[in-house]
Amino acid sequence: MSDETRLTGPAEVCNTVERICLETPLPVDVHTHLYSARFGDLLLWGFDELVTYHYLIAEVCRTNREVTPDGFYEMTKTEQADHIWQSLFIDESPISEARRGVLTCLQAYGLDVEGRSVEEYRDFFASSSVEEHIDRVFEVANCEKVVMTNDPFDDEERPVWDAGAEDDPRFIPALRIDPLLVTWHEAQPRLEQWGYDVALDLSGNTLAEVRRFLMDWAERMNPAYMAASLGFNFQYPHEGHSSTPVIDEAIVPACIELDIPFSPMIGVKRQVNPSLKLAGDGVGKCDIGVIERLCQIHPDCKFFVTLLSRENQHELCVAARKFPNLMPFGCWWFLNNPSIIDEITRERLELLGLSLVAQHSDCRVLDQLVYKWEHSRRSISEVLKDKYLDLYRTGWTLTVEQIEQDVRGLFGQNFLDWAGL
Ligand code: FIX
Ligand code: ZN
Repeated sequence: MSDETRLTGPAEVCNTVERICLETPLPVDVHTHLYSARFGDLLLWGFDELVTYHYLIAEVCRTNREVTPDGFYEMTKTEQADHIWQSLFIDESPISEARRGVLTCLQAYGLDVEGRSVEEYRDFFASSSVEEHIDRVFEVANCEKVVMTNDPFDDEERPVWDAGAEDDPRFIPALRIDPLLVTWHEAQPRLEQWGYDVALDLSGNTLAEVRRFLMDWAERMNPAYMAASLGFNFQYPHEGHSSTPVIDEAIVPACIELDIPFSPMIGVKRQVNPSLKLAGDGVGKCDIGVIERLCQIHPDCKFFVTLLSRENQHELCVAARKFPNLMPFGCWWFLNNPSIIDEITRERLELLGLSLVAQHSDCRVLDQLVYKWEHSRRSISEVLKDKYLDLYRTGWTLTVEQIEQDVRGLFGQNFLDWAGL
């Protein structure tokens, strides 16, 4: 410790923690819906995409009821953005997290937020190529890597993988496999079409063939993990349901063979309002016993888990205390708000110490990498100030180097180390 920088005094502790949280390069954003440039239009970026984020679509459909969801979706992208800008930013203070985020982005790019000139904002983005803007966003967000969400069942995405492996080291693939667990009746004929000998009733060689499908895609993608978003009412084991043998005989064995985590993300209540389309999903409390049983039945598999219900997050902390193969991550979706990030981060640090990944962005639009992390860094900083002050008051010696290591871990290095990346 002799050559480390000891912190002396509460003010220095707080100032140092804040500086480190705001300045630490982000090792990896462990879950996003971003794509590298080679994926073309699948990568969303720019003013109109920022403003028509599905979080804001939900907000405008409740705020300006003169336009129905159907009416909104009949508009062009530019008309949608103009409608949201007027309704959610000009007609009332843009005080929600998703609205504030748009302004945080514009400010970070040095644009005139006070001017409120949509034309200026659109011109700014139009003046850059996607490659230039990717470089800009990673620099402004101070982010080293992001994990993508890569879906072999997506007809737009699959041809990009047919053309070759990912070649931008900033973008780490993740193999997304929802259809295998959620809509097997739709996945089975597609797997069959792709040459896998699979039967709807899982008979014959089906489970071995599903495992071969996963191994084939893992070879193509080299994914950091396999992921699936599962409903709040997902059951495991589920008597008579195809999801259990698919997990037990295909997904888990493949993850163990590949030495990568399986990432069940549980809690969505799909399409509570179908008229809102992608913005129409809700949240439900899941049975934490699903996670407990997965970890207990498969002790050799790593489970990288986030849950969508606020109540489940506390249960997840307790479950993680019981299972070293369980790594909690992120403040997902409806939890990604300062008030809830604060609560979740506090209970995690109090129950787990530092063996977790504090946040992910879930960005769907490239520019969100800037605001989601700017906001999260500040929320997490406030929690860490209190926690390190608590430590300081016991007489424990705090050093800059130790806090830097702790924060880098919370911001994603813990995942890279745990997953062996
Ligand atoms: O399943 C998921 O990966 C969810 O994050 C998305 O479906 C969701 O729409 C989202 O983007 C939440 O932030
Ligand atoms: Zn997501």
